[in-house]
Amino acid sequence: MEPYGDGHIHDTYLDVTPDGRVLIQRLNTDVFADPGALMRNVFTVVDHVRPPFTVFRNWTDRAGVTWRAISFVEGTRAPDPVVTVIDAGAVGRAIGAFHGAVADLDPDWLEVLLPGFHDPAARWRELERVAAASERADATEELDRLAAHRHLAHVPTAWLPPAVPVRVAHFDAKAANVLLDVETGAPVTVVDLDTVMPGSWLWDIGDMVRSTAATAVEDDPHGMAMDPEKWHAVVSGYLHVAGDLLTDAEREAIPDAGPAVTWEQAVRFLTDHLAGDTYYRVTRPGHNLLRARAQLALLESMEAQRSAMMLPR
Ligand code: GN1
Ligand code: MG
Repeated sequence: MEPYGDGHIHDTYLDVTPDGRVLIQRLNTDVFADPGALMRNVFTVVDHVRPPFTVFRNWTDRAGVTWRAISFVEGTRAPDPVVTVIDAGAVGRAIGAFHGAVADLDPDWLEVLLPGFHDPAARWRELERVAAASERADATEELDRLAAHRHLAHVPTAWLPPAVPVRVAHFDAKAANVLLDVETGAPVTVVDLDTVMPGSWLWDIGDMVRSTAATAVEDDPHGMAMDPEKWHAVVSGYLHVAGDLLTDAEREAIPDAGPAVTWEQAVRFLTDHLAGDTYYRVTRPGHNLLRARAQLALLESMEAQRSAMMLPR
């Protein structure tokens, strides 16, 4: 088995079996304390959406470690990073198609596995708490830069019913979780259903924008900026497929979604840096600080280009 991919939470390996290639995952039970509930949510969505992969039931080995297997989707690639405007449009269509597929699935069928998962105001309070207790003192500048955009924590408090409905949301709708056809570039599926939960689709739209309308990878602060052409491509692609499903309030909130989710993500990375890298897998010292800096650069670029984030007519 070879280590596979770039997930920050579970350990993923690729195995070759007589029936084809399979992803084997060691589940992170620090983050998902109840793997049974995690799998119930995943199967609720899989049974409804019928994606082009098979999820096999989880098992626990003699050491008490929980695993699961998922069939590998051949002939696809994850656009991470998104390099071209064409791929950006395809990512938007993929997320739009996922929303279309779950639009008639009752969100009450899903368990709230990670309460308060998307809650920027609570994430900020946690950052302040961790920063006050942290032995690391190398992030004062980043804390100040985040504080300068603190108003963004309050933007999503307006994302409430009835104007902004509670939906089945993916809650990790980044480009790295989209698969495109290697030959045609067309959207094939959205993967990584671990965080599917009841909530606003605006969190997904924000994560889609954060991960797609960027000029660098998630952990590269150098040259990181918002690319307005990719912003338009991904949002137009999304609206082309899912636009008719949205309420007016959801549609009008789209320009705010990218900055709000990017700010929240920067807060989460910086919190983990100051907490001593306990949540996200890191590949080197200071990795979470680099991730936070990259998200901050992206956020500041978004805020400087607000007028470029205008919805297509
Ligand atoms: C984590 O599992 P992975 O690497 O796709 C995280 C997301 C973050 C993302 C940032 C359960 O997702 O919330 O947005 O990293 N998942 C969890 O890349 O915390
Ligand atoms: Mg994930």
